[in-house]
Amino acid sequence: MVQDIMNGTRGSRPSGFSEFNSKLYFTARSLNEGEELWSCDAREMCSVVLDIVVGQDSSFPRELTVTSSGMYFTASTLSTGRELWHCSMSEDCSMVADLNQGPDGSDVGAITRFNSKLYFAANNGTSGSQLWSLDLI
Ligand SMILES: [Ca+2]
Repeated sequence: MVQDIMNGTRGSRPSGFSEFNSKLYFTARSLNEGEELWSCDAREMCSVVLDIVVGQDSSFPRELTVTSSGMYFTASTLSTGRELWHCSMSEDCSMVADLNQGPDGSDVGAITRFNSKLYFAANNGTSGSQLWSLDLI
């Protein structure tokens, strides 16, 4: 076992493994941070990248998508709902845009890199789920 991320008998349910920036990125649950974004380096030293929803509540990161300009993923907060996030090569992570403004999420998903852009499905709250594109950051 690399690390007992969720101490005790409960599992951390690691999933969504992606190689980025010479590290292994994934989501996992821990007692103090909830389900958030984690990374392990080549020495198998693992830590939470960013506790997006601070404390035990979770941002449930999904769809980790590596590009030449960083890693994109979706995450959910109480004030924004599920939206698109980005981590730079220096592991500086932030929300890209609140596509469906306010607490309702855009249900952003199906993220794919194509031709120097990011393509995904999202609902801005007025158009239903549609195809979006974004220049890579
Ligand atoms: Ca948290």
